[in-house]
Amino acid sequence: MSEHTLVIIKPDVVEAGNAGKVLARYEEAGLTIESMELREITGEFADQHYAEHLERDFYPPLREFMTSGPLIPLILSGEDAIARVRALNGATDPKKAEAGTIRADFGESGPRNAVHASDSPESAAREIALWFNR
Ligand code: FUP
Repeated sequence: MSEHTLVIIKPDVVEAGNAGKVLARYEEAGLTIESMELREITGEFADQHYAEHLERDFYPPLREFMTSGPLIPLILSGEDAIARVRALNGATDPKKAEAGTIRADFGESGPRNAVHASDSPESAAREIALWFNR
């Protein structure tokens, strides 16, 4: 089934100049870029995106990181896009991410894990509405 998913190329990747390489991973996998923008976000916006994590111990450094510089939200579409993008991204912790995944190749640790992607059709709909008003 064709799906849409919300991806964020995080500030660590943009700062390192690796955004194009990460984008190429998705394009080479046959996913289509539907929307994309370089932007900076406020702490309040990060709180909306990560609403389910606000009370977690790891959230304050995650909030700090996500507001530290430009990031690139994008909408990708394709067959089974949600699961396929998460497979390309790899495990949340880059140290545990499978070889050849985006997080293994471009992530460092904890919040500095290169990319975010929606984890279900429900979160994709919520996150696409939040980031792109659609
Ligand atoms: P994912 O869906 O793979 O992005 O993973 P989570 O929603 O569990 O994590 C959200 C963000 O919190 C990621 F940027 C990673 C970060 N995080 C930590 O820094 N430490 C943790 O223990 C768990 C998550």
